[in-house]
Amino acid sequence: MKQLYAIISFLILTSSVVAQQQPYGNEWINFSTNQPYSNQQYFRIKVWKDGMYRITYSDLVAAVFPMPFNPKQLQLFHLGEEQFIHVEGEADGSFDVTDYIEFFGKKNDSELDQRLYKNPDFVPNKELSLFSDTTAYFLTINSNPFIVNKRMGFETDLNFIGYTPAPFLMKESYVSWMDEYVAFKLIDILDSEYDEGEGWYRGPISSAPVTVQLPVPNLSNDPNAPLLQIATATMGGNNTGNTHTISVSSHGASASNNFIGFGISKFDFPISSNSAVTGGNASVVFTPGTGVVNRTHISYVKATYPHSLSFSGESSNFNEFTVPGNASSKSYLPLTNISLQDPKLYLFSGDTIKKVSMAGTGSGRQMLVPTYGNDKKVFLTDTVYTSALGLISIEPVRQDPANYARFTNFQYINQADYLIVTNKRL
Ligand SMILES: [Ca+2]
Repeated sequence: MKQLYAIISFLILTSSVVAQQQPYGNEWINFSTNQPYSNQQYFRIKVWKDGMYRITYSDLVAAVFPMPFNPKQLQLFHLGEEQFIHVEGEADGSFDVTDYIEFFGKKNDSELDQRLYKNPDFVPNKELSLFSDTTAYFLTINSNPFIVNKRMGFETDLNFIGYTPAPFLMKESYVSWMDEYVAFKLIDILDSEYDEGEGWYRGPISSAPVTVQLPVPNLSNDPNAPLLQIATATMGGNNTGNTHTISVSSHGASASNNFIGFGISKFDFPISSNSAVTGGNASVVFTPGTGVVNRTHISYVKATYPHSLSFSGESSNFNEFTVPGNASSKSYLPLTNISLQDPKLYLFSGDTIKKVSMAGTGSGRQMLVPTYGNDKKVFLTDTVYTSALGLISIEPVRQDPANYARFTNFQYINQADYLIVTNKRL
């Protein structure tokens, strides 16, 4: 335990030196000099699923949010960045019983974990956090009423005349595992930094090949569509110093890597022909070399593939895809066979988000996505996550009534010589 305190004290000393050159990361919180609590009240919303979230009037009342307020002053932050939100009914300057806030929430990934590694590229699977699937968004009322806060945009153009349908979309199919935690060179376990490849993996492959199936429904047969691309990373071998081999093959294409002892292998290659994929699944076969003891772990497998404009047989209520850039300005998408009850399309552009209007009924919807020569990520959904669905949790960042929902600025709490970051498990 003493060693632990020594390490933590060292970290604090080190970080106080570093802090002089770089920000603390709390600059988004409205603190005043010499004040131990934030000027504004902040409410934490936990997010562990990608999708649209809605906060209602009654959610705010239940969290004892300061009422009444001017909804134009609402701000939402995530990882220190203000988010583009929609506030229904804000125009009248009053947040009324039927008004609500909507935002796009993204579950936790490796964004914060990357700082634990010697090099952010040492993270094997950037989609997955080592510690938790849950991240936090913070809702507050900007105390400066003269600032225009960030709001979601709306693309309302439904004049399809003169447009030809986009030939295909681009989609990703992805699988990852949390079967086994692998720390690369176990002799470095006392090192506070994370080593290359340290993270969660599938159980090891020793000798028999392993096949991973990735669903790729509605693979486009457009002759101009790009080939399905396979990306994967493995950690493998054994600490015997022997040369090890891992080979990956998929629908007529393959790649392999040799390494000594333990090794990270990263593969990214196209298959030989989209027509080689049948039955709606891409097969990826991992084959270890022979003659030595192998323990090869797969981090993730991803297929990026051209998807037709039909969503036949797909029932997910959250479909993320990329609309290829169209130099003529907007991309016309007449989507078919959609099984969603009330589909909505949202577009990401930089850090902004827009809701895109659509025409049509039943299983067909038509829309214009403003691409202007750049690929744009969009998602199609019919579900809004609410407290009624058990998917919104909102709570003050501080419960103490004297400084309710206010962050603490430890810099101005002059009652201690040390700040010890610990956990009851230690
Ligand atoms: Ca209103």
